[in-house]
Amino acid sequence: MMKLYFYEHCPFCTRARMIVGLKSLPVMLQVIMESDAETPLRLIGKKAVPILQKEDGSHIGESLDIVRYLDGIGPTVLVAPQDPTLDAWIKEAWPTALKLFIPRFVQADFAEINTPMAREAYRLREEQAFGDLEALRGATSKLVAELQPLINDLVPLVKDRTTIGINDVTLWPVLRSLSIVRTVEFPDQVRDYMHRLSEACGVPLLFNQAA
Ligand SMILES: N[C@@H](CCC(=O)N[C@@H](CS)C(=O)NCC(=O)O)C(=O)O
Repeated sequence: MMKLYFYEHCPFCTRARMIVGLKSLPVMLQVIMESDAETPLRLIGKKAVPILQKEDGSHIGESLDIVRYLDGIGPTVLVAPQDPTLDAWIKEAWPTALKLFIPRFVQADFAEINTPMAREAYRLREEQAFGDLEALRGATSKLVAELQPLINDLVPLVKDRTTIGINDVTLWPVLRSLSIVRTVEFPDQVRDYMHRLSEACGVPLLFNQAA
């Protein structure tokens, strides 16, 4: 059986989990602890997830490569044509979105950080990338003020999406990550889109631990 190694919090891993769920593929889902460098190093030579172990025992270590590989098994589900407006939206929103969800992720409830050692490994990794996480947390209202207009811009882009495509696999994980930010307001149509996709792929949103 194929096996997907992932972190619950990771938006890149969420891409891979989405395609597994959308296609109901027989893939064993395996969380890797943040403190476990040995497993990913052994499998792909670096500490990174997602990692897909294929039936033949070989590994793929890039989220979009995993998505393309899995979508190629049986009938494809990513049929919607690519929308460059959505690609541009993600590019613009991503830096601000990261600064909002990362300081919350390090304190949240995820399987890969449910030991003190793993949580500390994760906190250190994010601190190295983003600097003082408490300071970032303190900048919440400024960051939300920056992001909110972009979230509102999504309404016409997602409200009529009736088929699924590669854009959903890149966009939805960003919105899922942002569902942990209590003061971001999702317009009804964006919220409907988030819930619809969550149900279709079986990956939970994070509203229940919003902070
Ligand atoms: N380009 C990669 C990025 C994956 C990535 O950045 N994963 C993060 C988790 S969010 C990671 O594994 N970081 C290294 C670590 O865990 O130490 C992909 O799309 O698969």
